[in-house]
Amino acid sequence: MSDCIFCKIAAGEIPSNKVYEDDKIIAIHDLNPMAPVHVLFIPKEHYCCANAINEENCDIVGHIFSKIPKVAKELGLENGYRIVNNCGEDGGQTVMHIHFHLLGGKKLKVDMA
Ligand code: IU
Repeated sequence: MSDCIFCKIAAGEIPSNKVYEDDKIIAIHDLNPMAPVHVLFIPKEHYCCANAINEENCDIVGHIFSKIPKVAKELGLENGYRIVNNCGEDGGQTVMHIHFHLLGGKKLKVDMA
């Protein structure tokens, strides 16, 4: 999508602080970190949100989750971490290109709502 900032970041049109990249995804440090480590895993293909995931395209979610442990280890998250996906307005999603937050580097508070 031409006006999507995460599409532009994934395409390298906007610079980012990259921690991982392959042909399907990019992982970048969040510009406004909510924890000592806050990385976003972003598919290069545009999906608006979790509602766009279906049986045909759900491999991308598995691909992202398969890369998270390696990146988490490289960033020193030996003691655990949290993965978050916000979906839609009530879910707190602000960028309408699906992404997964990797948060860690401290004992995170449990706040589900
Ligand atoms: P959300 O789940 O859609 O609320 O998360 C969007 C995140 O993207 C949020 O943590 C922002 O700080 C982050 N972000 C970014 O890292 N770089 C950007 O250019 C923009 C948002 I726009």
